[in-house]
Amino acid sequence: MQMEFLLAPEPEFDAREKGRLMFAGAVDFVKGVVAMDGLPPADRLEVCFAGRSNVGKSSLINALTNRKNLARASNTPGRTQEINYFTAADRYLVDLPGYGYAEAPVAVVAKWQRLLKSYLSGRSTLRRAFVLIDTRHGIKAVDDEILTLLDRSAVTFQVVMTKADKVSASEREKILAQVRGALAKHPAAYPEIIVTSSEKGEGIETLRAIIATLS
Ligand SMILES: Nc1nc2c(ncn2[C@@H]2O[C@H](COP(=O)(O)OP(=O)(O)OP(=O)(O)O)[C@@H](O)[C@H]2O)c(=O)[nH]1
Ligand SMILES: [Mg+2]
Repeated sequence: MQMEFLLAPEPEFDAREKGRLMFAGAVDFVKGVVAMDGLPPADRLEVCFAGRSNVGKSSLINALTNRKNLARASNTPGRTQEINYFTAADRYLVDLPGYGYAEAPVAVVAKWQRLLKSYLSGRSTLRRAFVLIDTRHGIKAVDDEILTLLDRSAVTFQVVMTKADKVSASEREKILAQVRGALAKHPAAYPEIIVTSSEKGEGIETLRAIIATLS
């Protein structure tokens, strides 16, 4: 059967409320991790935010948690250089360094990328990887490489489109069609896409509800 990759529906009342409560409560920074042996104990459900450098990972975490500067967001690509752990209720939220960033020194990039790949393929409690895709650009070759890694590691991933406020409705549909085509080749893809804007709040309640109702 051909997957359609529809947009995630508006959450039901209970799920929305669960999401709201989870993110209205305390969200704390736990630690920044630079090597696999620094990961916190794998003792609770975990979701992560992966994506190209500058796609809006840290901004999305700030929007979800309704905090301006919990995760460090920046115009400078390569801002997040560690695996940053946050707790929200009984789960971990994980902000990852971006991939596909060419400007940092080669050795530094190689080190983050190794860590990122080890993390994505080797974290037993990782329940879902949210892979962020810029609504202006769609899925690029560097994204596809990460999606293939997730397929091989049998980690379910869900695409979150970011910066939706920056494109017209017709541009959005065009990019969504490209994304759907690319996802059809990935067995680990969750069959629903979430469209978000951290700036305008679009999709944020939906994503909160999805995270809060994972079990
Ligand atoms: N208009 C708009 N800008 C956004 C949105 N999300 C993020 N940005 C901007 O995009 C830039 C990068 O955002 P970050 O959240 O730092 O991106 P990141 O993916 O964490 O980047 P790295 O940590 O460097 O990989 C910042 O200037 C943000 O303000 C959005 O929804 N709308
Ligand atoms: Mg970041």
